[in-house]
Amino acid sequence: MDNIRIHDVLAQVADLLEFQGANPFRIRAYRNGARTVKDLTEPVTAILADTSRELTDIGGIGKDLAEKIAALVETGKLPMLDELLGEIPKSVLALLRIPGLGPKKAAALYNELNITTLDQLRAACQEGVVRNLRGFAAKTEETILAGIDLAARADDRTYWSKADEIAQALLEHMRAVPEIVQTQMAGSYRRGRETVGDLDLLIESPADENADAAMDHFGRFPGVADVIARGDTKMSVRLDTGLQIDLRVVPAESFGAALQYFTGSKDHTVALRGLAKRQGLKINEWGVFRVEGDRETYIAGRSEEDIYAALALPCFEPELREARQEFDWAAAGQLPELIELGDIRGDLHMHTTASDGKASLHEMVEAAKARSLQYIAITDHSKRVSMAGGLDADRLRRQWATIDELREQFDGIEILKGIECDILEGGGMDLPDSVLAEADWVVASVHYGQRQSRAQITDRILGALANPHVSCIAHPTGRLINRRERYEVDLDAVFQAAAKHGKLMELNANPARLDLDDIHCAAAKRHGISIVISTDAHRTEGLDVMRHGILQARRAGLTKQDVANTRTWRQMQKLIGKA
Ligand code: DGT
Ligand code: CA
Ligand code: CA
Ligand code: ZN
Repeated sequence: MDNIRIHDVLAQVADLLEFQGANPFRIRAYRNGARTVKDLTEPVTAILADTSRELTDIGGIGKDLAEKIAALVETGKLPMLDELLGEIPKSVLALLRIPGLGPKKAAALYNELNITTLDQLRAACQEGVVRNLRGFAAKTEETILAGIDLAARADDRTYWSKADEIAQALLEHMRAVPEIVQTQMAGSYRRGRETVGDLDLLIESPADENADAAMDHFGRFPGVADVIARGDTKMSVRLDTGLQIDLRVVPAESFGAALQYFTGSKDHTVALRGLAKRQGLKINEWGVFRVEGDRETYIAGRSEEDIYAALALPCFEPELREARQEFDWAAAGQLPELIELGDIRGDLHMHTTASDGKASLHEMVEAAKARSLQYIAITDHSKRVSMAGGLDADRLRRQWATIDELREQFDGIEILKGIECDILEGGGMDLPDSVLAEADWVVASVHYGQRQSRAQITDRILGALANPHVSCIAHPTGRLINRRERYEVDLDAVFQAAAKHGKLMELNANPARLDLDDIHCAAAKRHGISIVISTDAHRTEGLDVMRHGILQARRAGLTKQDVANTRTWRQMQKLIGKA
């Protein structure tokens, strides 16, 4: 157990004691002890292991605390902390994490206003109730509201798209240090997961003194709010957004090994270790080693290719490293050749100012052409989505007339007459079949009644799939990452029906949706269903989210052949039975 972890436990005990209004001397003993441990230049575990020394020799750690720390290190637990945690509702802990609030104020909110959740606290601040407590003011309410947002955000995993902005800025920032030989992002970010817990950065630096220069510069990355830890070759910071970044400086002969190890996933790496062992090899973040007796000989480590080659394995794309099917595929010589952004030919879901889009039809076509798309479908909402100004049959036909005019004006891009037609709460489509029959492309989606039972929602979608004019189901589970759970739906039944009726399933590329997700895309593929990756753009820049969909598709192991909109529009028409 490292000092940081010991510090965290002691600091939490101090917070909880203060929250309970315990004896101030007792609180201070834990608080001081936590700080002392954090500032120690040697590991507590080393002092404990040394029989000639006592923890109490360190200023700031008394006999009682020393015993607690020893027990914590030995068992990994502090019974006292568990007791304290058992005495207050779990949701109250979130109050303690609000920056600028502090345990004392949190206790006042809990004891006097009965506030136990962030939502209740937000409401109380908005109603102006909090300012009446002793020691609080109107300004405190503002601070708390800002703090709640921050605390809520710190709890969430960060969208990959947001992490990507930060990662790109960070790589650019680190370029200013000439001694750095190479930098690489690792971790879940590199694997293209939809959200990341933290960012992991690797740096190759030729000499030890350069590690310091690199770490100093890392600490100056704009947005760094806090240096969480710093050692000889590793450092962690927290940004003001709450996102943590871990940095490791590694030598050239281990760079590939570290990149492999810290890219993970953990399960993939663990599986790799097992495979290595069976070949008389050992693999860790320093390299691959041949083990003979108690002698270990370094045989690879510079590059990931070297690492995997030493284990007689292909260098897996990071998106596949989840210990799902990649090892089986490799063994069978059937690793999929993953789809790439350049394979995409068309985009079949986007909105205009006719419903809730921000760009006109004309602007969307121009933007799509500028992005070299060969075809696009204009799919505004249907009338049920009245809040978004959804189209009825008349307005839709008028839009199609405009599309006829635009087709005259634009060469080299096919503009398709589409609609995102709502699947009504009671089942059935929001527009008559006679209208849908005239469309080139119909996406059907569930926007209302998302709290209905599994059977109801499944039935509605099955109904849409049975409609001969529907081409595709949009964002099939309705989830919004970090914000809304997916609705209850029997996807297996949906996939079976889609396969039977020859319908397609959307992978909505919006980074907050990514719906279907990787697992469900793979399941759809198993059912023989083609996936359509669509941006659902509501403005011209919205067309650029395609790359997020591609990442998710790659994680699902999809190839160019598995994704329908890599085809020409002509081939697509055959696929959906409209040719
Ligand atoms: P995240 O940050 O929660 O989105 O997920 P990751 O995968 O980035 O995880 P993270 O940042 O904790 O660690 C980065 C990589 O380091 C992880 O994918 C694999 C490796 N790693 C971390 N801890 C362990 C471990 O205990 N065992 C093994 N084999 N690998 C680990
Ligand atoms: Ca990570
Ligand atoms: Ca990490
Ligand atoms: Zn849409």
